[in-house]
Amino acid sequence: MKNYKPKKRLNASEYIKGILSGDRVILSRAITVIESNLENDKILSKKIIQEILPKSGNSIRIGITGVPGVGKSTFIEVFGKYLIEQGHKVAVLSIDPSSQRSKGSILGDKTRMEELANLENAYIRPSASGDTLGGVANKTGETMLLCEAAGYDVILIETVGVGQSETAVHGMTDFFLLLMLSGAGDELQGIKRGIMEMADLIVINKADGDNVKKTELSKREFENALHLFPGLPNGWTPKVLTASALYSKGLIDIWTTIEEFITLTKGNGFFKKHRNEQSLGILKEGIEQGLTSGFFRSKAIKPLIEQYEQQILNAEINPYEAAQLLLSEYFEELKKRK
Ligand SMILES: Nc1nc2c(ncn2[C@@H]2O[C@H](COP(=O)(O)OP(=O)(O)OP(=O)(O)O)[C@@H](O)[C@H]2O)c(=O)[nH]1
Ligand SMILES: [Mg+2]
Repeated sequence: MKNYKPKKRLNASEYIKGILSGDRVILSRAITVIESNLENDKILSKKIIQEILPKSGNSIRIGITGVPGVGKSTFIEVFGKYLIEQGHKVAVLSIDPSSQRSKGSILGDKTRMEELANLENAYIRPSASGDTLGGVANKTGETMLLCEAAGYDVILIETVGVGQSETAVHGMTDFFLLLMLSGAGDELQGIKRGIMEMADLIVINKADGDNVKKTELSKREFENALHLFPGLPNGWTPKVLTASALYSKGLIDIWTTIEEFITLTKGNGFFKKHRNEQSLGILKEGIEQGLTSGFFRSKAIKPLIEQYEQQILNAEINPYEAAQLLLSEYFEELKKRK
């Protein structure tokens, strides 16, 4: 916390008014409050979110992922511009749990998304930093609510990599788009099967120049691969499309597909059902995270954990019982604190 000088804060109603009127400067400052770990900011951030919550939710939330170099930034730049031409307001957020990496991609994206960033109806916010993926994801989720309240009706959430961050993005979006490259072969470019299964749409990027033929071939391979997956309860059949982000090709088909998905799932109730499930999931996760971190941070419990660990290793107590005893101790400790 050295060298950290908090900027002067506004009061909650000033943030709220600014956000609701679509003021991008105030929106950015409010997001900074959301991302802050200072106690006063946490209180302020709760107030802001509480007030804007009824005005949030009115957007299409799209998760975008793919291996480094697949063209996510290039794609988001041209797709965002296309959507704005169609009259939408587009916010671009990201979840990037590794701070080392986010530095690189923020720098890169500043130049790559320059044109999009300069448009009045675009808002780009580089990822929050944080120690845990859960923490970073929560902040992105709350940032999304603020953007919706500010009138952004398409939210693009990018994630870098091929790991757990996809699950986090999937947990807060309506539609999941996976960018791929042609010539994947069987190894599927290090994309895990679980991530393929999450995709509502696979877009094979870089379908340009010498690559066009290979892309068509890959398209069929991916379609075959998707057919092996069980059908989705929402009635949607995941699609495969090709695109060239570099030459802005394939964007219309991608948006049409997303609109078809939204029409279908809003019609059969799965859109709302999915969001409700996500909200309850966030509640559960929040409780789990809170309990776990409270437990492990407890000074009274720490020595007990070590003691029980030793006893388990000495076969003096069984680990199931030890867990129960530790929890009981923890709840007793909480009562004493009151
Ligand atoms: N030929 C061709 N090149 C592309 C296309 N899209 C992106 N590229 C190039 O591929 C490289 C990587 O693109 P990025 O948009 O930075 O990829 P990214 O997925 O954001 O990469 P990370 O941020 O590192 O994860 C750049 O040199 C782009 O110019 C495309 O459609 N066709
Ligand atoms: Mg990028």
